[in-house]
Amino acid sequence: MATAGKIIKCKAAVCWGANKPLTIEEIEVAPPKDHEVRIKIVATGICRSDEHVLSGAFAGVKFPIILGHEGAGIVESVGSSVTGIKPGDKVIPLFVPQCGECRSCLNPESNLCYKGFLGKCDGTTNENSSRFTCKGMAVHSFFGTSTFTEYTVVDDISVAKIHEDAPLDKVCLIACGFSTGYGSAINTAKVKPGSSCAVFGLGGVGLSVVIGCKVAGASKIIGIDIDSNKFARALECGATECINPKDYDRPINEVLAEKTHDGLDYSFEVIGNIGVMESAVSSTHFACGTTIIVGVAPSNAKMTLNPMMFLTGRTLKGSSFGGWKSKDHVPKLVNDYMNKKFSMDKLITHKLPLEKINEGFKLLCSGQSVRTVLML
Ligand code: COD
Ligand code: ZN
Ligand code: ZN
Repeated sequence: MATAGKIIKCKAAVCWGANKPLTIEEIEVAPPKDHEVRIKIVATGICRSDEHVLSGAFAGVKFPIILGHEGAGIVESVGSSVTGIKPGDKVIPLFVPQCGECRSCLNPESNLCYKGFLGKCDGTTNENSSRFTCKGMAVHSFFGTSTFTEYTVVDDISVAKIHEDAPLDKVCLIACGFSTGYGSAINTAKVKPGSSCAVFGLGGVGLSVVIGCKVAGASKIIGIDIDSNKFARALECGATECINPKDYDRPINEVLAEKTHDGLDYSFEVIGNIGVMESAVSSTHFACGTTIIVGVAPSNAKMTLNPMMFLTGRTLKGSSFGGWKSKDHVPKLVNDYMNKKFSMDKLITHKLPLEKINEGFKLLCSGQSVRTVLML
């Protein structure tokens, strides 16, 4: 490309601090260094962690920063030593990298690579510095992805090449929200055909869990939410029934035990609420139930559970990014989507230009949107 090796000037939504609106700015994006890839972002969802930074809930973030970790785009140029990815390729930037060498990457059962950015969100690349400047100031990168910009630079371990015909305005959700929920059912729980499942929390991630349970062949998929407005969409995604805990004057685990012959095979907590996590565990069958925690609880929170609940045979597990090994599995998930193994159509409720990003955050915070996809 004509821009290779040069600084690119482009538009980006810059976040200057918590609780401040993002502003659209002209930024400069430096060329990719060794083992880095510069990407033209085409579409990006607005996801929870972006909102957590904006609301000040994410500790340790430095400003100014370019948020966004649910994007898809096209490679503009690659730095030296990059193999397997070339200009023109369609790609998804990965907020969970896959270095292929660390203990997590080498274990077939785990996916959180040591080189990940979940704990440290200020750097970007293997050099721990970003390639963005704005008005002469360095701008930090987020989660190693930063997708709220026309161009971004990521590490080669943080990018997956995907099918050349993939619709980027849809498959961007595979970068976070969809894969997180879907994988918790398919991968982490390994939901079995004919089983009973309950999904606590029917936001975008919860709906993706429902889709995963359906694809896995569960015969009962019970959606649970304190907002009954979420039920219609959950039923469209594959829930077989929905219940609102507010409609009952007894604990929800008793209600669920009645509906499922002594308890669920699988329960999923997709809210981040300690009390709901405890209910999710007690709703499973005493001898063979499995609970998966997907929601992120406040960092100092503690659960209270009687060990006897596990002595009888229950299992409690957690799942990040759906347990997927990002570089290996994201291209496969894109292919599965294109082969119609699952649909994500019900998850995308709004499409906006980058300029309307603040409106997109408002839609997410107010619960009016499931996913807003920004088109760049
Ligand atoms: N009981 C039942 N339902 C409840 C309750 C309750 N006590 N409280 C809230 N709810 C419902 C709400 O009405 C809402 O419908 C739903 O729970 C939550 O949905 P959203 O839209 O707020 O959330 P999601 O689906 O977009 O994501 C929620 C997660 C909890 C999964 C979020 O923490 C997350 O994204 N976790 C993934 C962790 C991760 O990998 N993060 C990194 C990248 S984001
Ligand atoms: Zn996310
Ligand atoms: Zn690794």
